Amino acid sequence: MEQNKIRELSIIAAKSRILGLDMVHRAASGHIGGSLSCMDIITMLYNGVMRIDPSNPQDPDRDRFVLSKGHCTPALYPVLAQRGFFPVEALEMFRRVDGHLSGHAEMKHVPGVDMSTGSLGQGISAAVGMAMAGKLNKKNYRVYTVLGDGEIAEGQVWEAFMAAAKYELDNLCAVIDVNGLQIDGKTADVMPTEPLDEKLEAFGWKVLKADGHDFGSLQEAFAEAKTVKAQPTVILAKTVKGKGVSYMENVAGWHGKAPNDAQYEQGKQELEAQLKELEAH
Ligand SMILES: Cc1ncc(C[n+]2csc(CCOP(=O)(O)OP(=O)(O)O)c2C)c(N)n1
Ligand SMILES: [Mg+2]
Repeated sequence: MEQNKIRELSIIAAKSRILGLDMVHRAASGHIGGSLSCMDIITMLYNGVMRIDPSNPQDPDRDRFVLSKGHCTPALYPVLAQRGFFPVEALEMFRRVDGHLSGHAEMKHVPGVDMSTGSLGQGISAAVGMAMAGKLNKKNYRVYTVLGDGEIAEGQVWEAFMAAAKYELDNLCAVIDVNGLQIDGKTADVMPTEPLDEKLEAFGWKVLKADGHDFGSLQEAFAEAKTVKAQPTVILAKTVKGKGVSYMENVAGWHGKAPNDAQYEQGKQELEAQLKELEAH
């Protein structure tokens, strides 16, 4: 990927991290850890992979995105806002009783959200349905979904994986955000899922691997996924939960907790320094 494009994507992601941290701090609740881990993946999708038009979010021919790990709206909403689906100022309504930006992804009130999610396991199932509908209706849109590595402990996920392979859904691309942590500990301790590559291959999927914080690596994987025929593709994206805020990185305790004022200030300073560094080069 060209350096200019990497810089552009990095700046969008850095700004989104700041906005996501602001949202969770202001609301005094929300899922920051997993949002920081999938931020680069979602930034890549909306700014270089998916065919979408923010001025026509319901375009029947648009590519679809399902945030199967639906708790990570502090990643999705800032990316959507910066892409132009709604004003960045609307992020102030996050998790407010009088607002429309709910804590979990909400398709009825948030422009650009294609599926309401939050109950883990259901998003991938909906994505399989959308991909199947695309095939039946002879549409050439693609469907993207991001799952958590803890989420795949849900049995429903594996039913969806089987169905996607059976129906040869090559218009479906799933990304698993492999950050190694779920709500209260290591995925390996709570419910081991490895070897994920072999399991998914055995389930009939094309398996690709990427560094989930490297835009070149992500773009390459998404480009390869577009060339796969007669089977769905999964990208195993290695990430760091809490990426970008030093005291949150790889700490399960930051799964769904808001920072206090001092922690917020420190996190914001760190993220702003990263943004400044990117903008300087
Ligand atoms: C069906 C269901 N069970 C439990 C939860 C509560 N829950 C929310 S997030 C989470 C952990 C998810 O871990 P992972 O998928 O690894 O997410 P990430 O690390 O990316 O935040 C759990 C158990 C839920 N949202 N849905
Ligand atoms: Mg996880």
